[in-house]
Amino acid sequence: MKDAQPGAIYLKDYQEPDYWIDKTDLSFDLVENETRVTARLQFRLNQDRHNSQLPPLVLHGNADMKLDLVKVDGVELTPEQYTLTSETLTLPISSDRFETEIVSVLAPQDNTSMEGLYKSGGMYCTQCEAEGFRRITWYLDRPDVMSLFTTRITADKAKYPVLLSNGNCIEQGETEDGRHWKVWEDPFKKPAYLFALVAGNLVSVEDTFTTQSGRDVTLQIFTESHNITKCDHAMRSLKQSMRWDEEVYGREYDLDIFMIVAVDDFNMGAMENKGLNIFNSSCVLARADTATDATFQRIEAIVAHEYFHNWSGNRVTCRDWFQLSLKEGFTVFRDSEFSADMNSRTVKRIEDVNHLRSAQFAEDAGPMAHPVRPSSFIEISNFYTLTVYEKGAEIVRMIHNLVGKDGFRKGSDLYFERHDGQAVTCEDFVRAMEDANGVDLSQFMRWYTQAGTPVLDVADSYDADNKRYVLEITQSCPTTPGQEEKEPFHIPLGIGLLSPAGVNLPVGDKGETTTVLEVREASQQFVFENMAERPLPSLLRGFSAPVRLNYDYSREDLLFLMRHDEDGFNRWDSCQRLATDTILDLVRDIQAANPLSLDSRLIEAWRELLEDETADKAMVAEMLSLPSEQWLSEQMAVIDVYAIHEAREFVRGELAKSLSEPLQSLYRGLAVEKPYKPEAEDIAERQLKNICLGYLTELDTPAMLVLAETQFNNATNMTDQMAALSCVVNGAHQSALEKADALLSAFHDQWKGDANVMDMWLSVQVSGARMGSLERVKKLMEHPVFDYRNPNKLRSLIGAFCMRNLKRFHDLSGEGYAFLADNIIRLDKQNPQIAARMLTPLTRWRRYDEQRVGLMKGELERIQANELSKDVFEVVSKSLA
Ligand code: B3K
Ligand code: ZN
Repeated sequence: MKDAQPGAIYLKDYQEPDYWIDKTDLSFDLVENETRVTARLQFRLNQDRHNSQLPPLVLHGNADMKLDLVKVDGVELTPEQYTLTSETLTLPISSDRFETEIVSVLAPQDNTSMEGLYKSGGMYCTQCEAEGFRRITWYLDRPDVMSLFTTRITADKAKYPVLLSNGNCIEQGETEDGRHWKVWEDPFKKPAYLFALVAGNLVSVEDTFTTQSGRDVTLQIFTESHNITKCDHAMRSLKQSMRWDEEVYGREYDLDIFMIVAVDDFNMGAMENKGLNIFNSSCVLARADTATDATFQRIEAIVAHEYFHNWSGNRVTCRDWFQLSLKEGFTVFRDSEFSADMNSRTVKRIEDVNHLRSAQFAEDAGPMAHPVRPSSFIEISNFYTLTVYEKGAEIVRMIHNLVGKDGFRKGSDLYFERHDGQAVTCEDFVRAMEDANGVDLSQFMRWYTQAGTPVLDVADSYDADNKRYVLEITQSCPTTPGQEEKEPFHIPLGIGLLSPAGVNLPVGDKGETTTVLEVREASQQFVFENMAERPLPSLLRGFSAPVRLNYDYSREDLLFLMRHDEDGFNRWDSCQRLATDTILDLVRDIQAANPLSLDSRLIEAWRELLEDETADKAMVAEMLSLPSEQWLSEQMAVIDVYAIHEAREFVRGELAKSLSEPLQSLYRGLAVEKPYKPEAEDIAERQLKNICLGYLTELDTPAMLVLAETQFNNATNMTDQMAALSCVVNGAHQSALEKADALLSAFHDQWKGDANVMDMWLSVQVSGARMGSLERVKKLMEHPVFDYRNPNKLRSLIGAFCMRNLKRFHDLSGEGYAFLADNIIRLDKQNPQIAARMLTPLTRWRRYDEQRVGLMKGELERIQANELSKDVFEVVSKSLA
C-alpha cells in the first residue's frame, strides 16, 4: 500500500444507507476450486434519506471474488452498465423497490485470510464479522442493514454430509452425482456479519434445553469424529448459560435449535453467528486428560459469551462498527458475571483486573490507544481490542455499580425492549440506563470518548482535635494520540477505612463498611467526621473503576491491609503492591550493581499465607503468584527487561529457599489423588499445589525435580501434567535441562495426535527464558506439528515467544525483533488480521532504552517499506507516527 495509502473512516461521517435489504436469498454450490454463490436480494429505498431521486446502488465487495452475473429485476447487465472496482460494485437503479441477482465465484481453498468462506481441514466454514461477508458476495455489508436470510447449500454428500446455516432447516434433498442440499431459514432479521455456513464430515453430541416459557430447544455441538468425547463441558456450560440469562436478565433463547461447530483454523476464539456459533476448537473441546483447568474455565466463559450475544449483539446490534463495545463490552460484562456466579467471585475479579491492568493499560499507554468508542479507524479488525472488550466491560460494570443491581436490570430490560430488532449506539444503551433509573450519565459518557487510563492521586490528612479525616483526590489522564486535553471523568471510587486495630469502620450512610465516592472534579475532597483515630484507607475496593491509583502506602500498611481488609480484592491487591514494590527496589539495586537481598517482610507475608490453614485456597494461590513481568514493566518509565527478569527470578528463588518447608508440606497435603472435576474448589487446590511445585522446582535440587517428574508421570489430568512439565521446563537450571527435554519428548509422543494439546506443548517450551531460545523457536517451526497456516500454532509458538518470553524476545542482539518482523512481512500476505495482532510487542518500542528503541524502530521501518495490508499498515504507521 505504499502508493495509495489507505485512508481513515470517521464516526462523524456516519450516514444511514441509501437502500435497505428486506430479503437475502443465498444459494451456495460448494465445489472444490470453484464455489458459486447466487445471491437474490430484495432492495427498498431508504425514504428517510431520499424520496424522489434514486442514487446508484453501491455494494461492498472484494477483489478475490469473480463476478459471473448481475441482474436487476430479472434483466442481465452488461459490463458497461455497472462499475466494478476491487472494493465495490455500482449498479444503476431506476425504481424504489427492486431485486438483484448476483453470482460470485470463489476459491475457498485459497482463502488463507480466514475471513469470508474458507476451508479448515476438510470442511468449509465462514467468518463474516466484521467485513467478511463482502468476500462471499457483493452486499451492503454494514451492521445497520438487517435482512431476512434463506440459505441453500449444495455439496458432495460423501465428503460433506453435514450442511449448516443460520436458523431452521426447512427443506433438504439429494441431487444426481452423489450431491445433496439443505435449505436453512432464519426467521430473525440480521446484519450480514452474523451469517454462517458450515459443510463438513462432522459428528455431533445432542441435548435439549427447556426454556422458562416451556419451549424445547435442540442443542448440538459438531466436531470431527476424533474429538467427539470432548464436548461435554461445553454442552454443560451452554445449558448453564441459557439458564443464567433467563434468571439474571430474563432473556430466553428464540430459535428451536442452537448449534456450535468446532474448527481448527480460526482467527480468534469464537463467533456468535445467529443459531450457529463457530468456535476455535481450542475454545470448545475439553476432556480431563487433554485440557487444563484454565482451558475448562475459558471454555465456560466463551460459550457463555457467544450465547449471551444472542441478545446483546444479535437481537440488538450495532449501528456501525464504532459502536463495537456496545455489544462486546456489555457481553464481556455479562460473561464475567456469569463466571463469577459459577465460580469464585473474588477470584474472577482478580483474574479480570490482572489482565486489564497488565495488558489493557499497556494498550492505553501505547500508540494504538483509542477510546472505547473509537472515532476513526483504517481497518476495523484492528479494533477488536482489550480496550473495546475489557475496558468496555468495566464501563458497563461502573454503570451497574452506580445504579445498583435492580436498577441495572430495569435499564437492561428497557434497552432490550426498546431496541429489539434494531441497530443502535452506545448512547442508546446509556440512555436506557438513565431513563430506567432517573439518573444523569452525561459526564459518565466521557468513558466512551476519551482514551487513556485515568490516574487518581490520593492524599489524606487527619485532624485529631476535630476527629476529622479527609481524603483529597486529584484525577488526571495522560495524553493519547489525537487527544491532548481530557475533561474529568465521573469515577465511582469504592473505599473503606480501617482502624489501627484492624476494624473495618462504618463509612456509609447506613453504617456500611464500604461506600462509593463519586469523583467528578479534577480535584475533590471527601470528609469523614467522628473518626476517633487516624484510619488507614482501603481504596478502589473491588477495582470499582479502571484507573491507576496512587497512595503512598508503606510496606507495613500493605501487610496490615493484607491481614485486615474485608475486601478480598484489595487484600490481594495489597499483596501485589507489596511484591511489586519489593521487586522494583531490587530492579534499582541491580541497576546500581548493589548486592541483592530479599526484604524479609515479603518472606514472612508469604509464610503466613502458606501456613494459614483456614484461608481460601483460591485466594492464597492468587496472592502467592508474583506480579508478571508485563505488569512490572508497566510500572517503569523506561522498561529494563533484563533487570525485571533477574529481580523477579531472584525473589522466586529466595522465597523458595526460605520457605521450602511450608511449601513442601502444603504441596504434599494437596497432592492427593481424586477424580477430576473442573469445579472451583478442586481447581483452587490444584492451582495452589502447582504454585508450590513451581517454587520448589526453583530450588534446583534433585529431590524437587523428582517431585515434579513423579507428578508428570502419575498425573490423571492435563492440569497436573502440564503444570509439572512447565515447572521442569521453566525451573530448569543448567543441571536439569536434559530432564526437561526428556519430559518434553515424552509429552510429545503421548499427545502428538491432539492439535490443541500440541499448542500447549509448543508454548510451554518457548515462553520461559530458561529453555525458550530463539533457536528453539526456529527449530520448532520446522517440526511436523507446526503449521504456518494455522493461527493457533502461530500464537502458541511465535506469539508466546514474543509476548511472554520478554527476556529472550528483547535480547540486545535485536534478533528477536528481526525474527518477528520477518514473520510479520511473511504473514501479512497470508493472514493480515493475525499479522497485525502479532505486531503488538514492536509497537511498544518507545518504552525501552535507547539501544532497543533503535532496534525496534528499525524493524518497524523495515516492515513499513513493504506493500502492506490495511491491517498492518494501520498498526505500523500509527506506531511510527
Ligand atoms: N464477535 C466475535 C469477534 C469477531 C472478530 C472479528 N475480527 C467474537 C466475540 O467477541 O464474541
Ligand atoms: Zn463478543
